[in-house]
Amino acid sequence: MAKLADKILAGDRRAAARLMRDLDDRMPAAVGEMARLYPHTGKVPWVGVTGNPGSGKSTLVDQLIAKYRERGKKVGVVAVDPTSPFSGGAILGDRIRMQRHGLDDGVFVRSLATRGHLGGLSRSTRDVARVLDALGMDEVLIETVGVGQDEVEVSRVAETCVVVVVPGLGDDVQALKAGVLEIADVFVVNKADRPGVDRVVRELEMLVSLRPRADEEEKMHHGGSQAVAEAVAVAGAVAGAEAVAGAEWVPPILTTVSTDGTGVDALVAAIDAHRAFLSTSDAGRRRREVQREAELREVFRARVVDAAIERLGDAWRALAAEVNAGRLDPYSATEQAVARLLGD
Ligand SMILES: Nc1nc2c(ncn2[C@@H]2O[C@H](COP(=O)(O)OP(=O)(O)OP(=O)(O)O)[C@@H](O)[C@H]2O)c(=O)[nH]1
Ligand SMILES: [Mg+2]
Repeated sequence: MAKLADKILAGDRRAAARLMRDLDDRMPAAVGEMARLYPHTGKVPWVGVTGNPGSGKSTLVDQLIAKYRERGKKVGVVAVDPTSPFSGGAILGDRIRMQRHGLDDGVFVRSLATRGHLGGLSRSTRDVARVLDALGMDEVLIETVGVGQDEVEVSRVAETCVVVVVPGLGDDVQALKAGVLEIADVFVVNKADRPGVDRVVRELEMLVSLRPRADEEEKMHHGGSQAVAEAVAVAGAVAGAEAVAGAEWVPPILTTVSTDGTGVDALVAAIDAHRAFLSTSDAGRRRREVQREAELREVFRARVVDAAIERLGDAWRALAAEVNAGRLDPYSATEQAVARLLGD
């Protein structure tokens, strides 16, 4: 058992690629391999890079790879490609953009198509990132396009979320979904070689200044409980860290030209600064709690569905046949299945 996991922990890239395929194919054995890998992961803070299609995410990730390689770090990349129904297509596209690292043993790029991930996109993304982490990558970068719920999902997976914006689309910043603002730890205005950069930066500064403060948000979520605020303050004092318990991270707004690498050093520095903030503040602990619970739910959800269908056996097949014949709707079928499972 867990043969692949041991190889991966020893740095075997082919074993890592194999486990990623097994995860895609939902091979039952992959669960055991992941359980074996898990305790050896999590020391590397993962970085999410999200933004609109064509904003330059892959080009920026390519520059980050180069910077981290200069520092002697090994880099793993998960690229989530929404346009390709087949991961083969996604792999080809990202290979072209990241091809100068193609023969580098210190770089591992894996693409995922957004369709066909039954356990949910963020679960698949997290699984692949975890394999890369276990393989010994010093940095794990996750590229996702900011459409639908993807950007919200990446914040459940990555420690630091970089949101890429480009100038020249007129009402671009206003068009940013509220969710993006909530998850951005660092804003990057890419394609800064194009006109309209200053305007986008000013608009982002406005939006950032209008963000609700973290402690106000906390109060809102806890019904304005003074007791909670006091408890947080006490916890901070106990840890000898009153000053940082309520500390707030204000997302910096950087400009880059990904095609020539301008501004990428500052981005690396901003990512480092955000990590330092998380490691010394309460926010880091809170984020980890939310992420761990999200992960548990995702793994549980995927497993429970399979287990429940197996347990229902013929009853499931009968319900499915009724739905297929148009005699039963899926909602009522689900209610019946759940009642049967839970013995109501
Ligand atoms: N002028 C200019 N072009 C850029 C810059 N960064 C990226 N591009 C170009 O923008 C196009 C899209 O870049 P990608 O890196 O593929 O963008 P992406 O966000 O990964 O795209 P998807 O993954 O398809 O959503 C390419 O033609 C890049 O060469 C930049 O800073 N300036
Ligand atoms: Mg891309």
